[in-house]
Amino acid sequence: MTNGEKKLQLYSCFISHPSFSVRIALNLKGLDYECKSINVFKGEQSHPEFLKISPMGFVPALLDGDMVLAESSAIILYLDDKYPQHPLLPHDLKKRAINYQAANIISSTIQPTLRIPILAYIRDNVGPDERITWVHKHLGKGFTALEILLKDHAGKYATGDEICLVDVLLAPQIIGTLERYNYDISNYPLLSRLSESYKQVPAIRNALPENQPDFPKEVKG
Ligand SMILES: N[C@@H](CCC(=O)N[C@@H](CS)C(=O)NCC(=O)O)C(=O)O
Repeated sequence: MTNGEKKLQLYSCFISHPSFSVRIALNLKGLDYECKSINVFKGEQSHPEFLKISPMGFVPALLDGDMVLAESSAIILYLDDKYPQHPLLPHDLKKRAINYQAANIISSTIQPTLRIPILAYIRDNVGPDERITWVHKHLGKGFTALEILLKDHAGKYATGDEICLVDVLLAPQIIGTLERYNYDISNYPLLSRLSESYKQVPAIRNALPENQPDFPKEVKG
């Protein structure tokens, strides 16, 4: 499905968790989009033309007709408002509030500590071991909080049997954590179970970094 006019355009980087989340939301809603690759390792996010689209120089960013939007949470909520198929916010007020809380833990607390320039700075100016310590400390604090918060709300997914906002943000954080950060989530039974459920969902599988057109061929093998 398209937006009826021009195809949606998503500025995305294969490895970026916030881009991954927006790809999941687009897929869940069955929205066709063109992927415009921004390679954050090559500094393409700082190009003046891209800064007109995303003033912070971050991916993802979305173009929908004359709507230009950056910040993954804003994009996901915009998509949810505009395209009602597969709603991402539960009707139940309590579940909806838990979605907001967990979504904020992920996007405002965990994700910013793992941004590529921050990790590169720690590796280059403090040391590679400290980079690992930093990542594990922040993942541990966030995952512990999520495990406690979600345990009374989870069903097949984080807040019930439907995939909601929190799942869209959580899946990128917990799939592939071992490969990317050498961080084992088996100490978190709920998050481990959710990670396995997410891997079965086509909208999430299709949004995986390795299934993106900009995934480097030399890694794909
Ligand atoms: N709060 C932003 C964060 C986005 C973000 O951190 N994007 C990273 C890639 S994961 C990025 O573009 N980094 C480029 C840079 O920091 O220069 C969002 O949720 O969209």
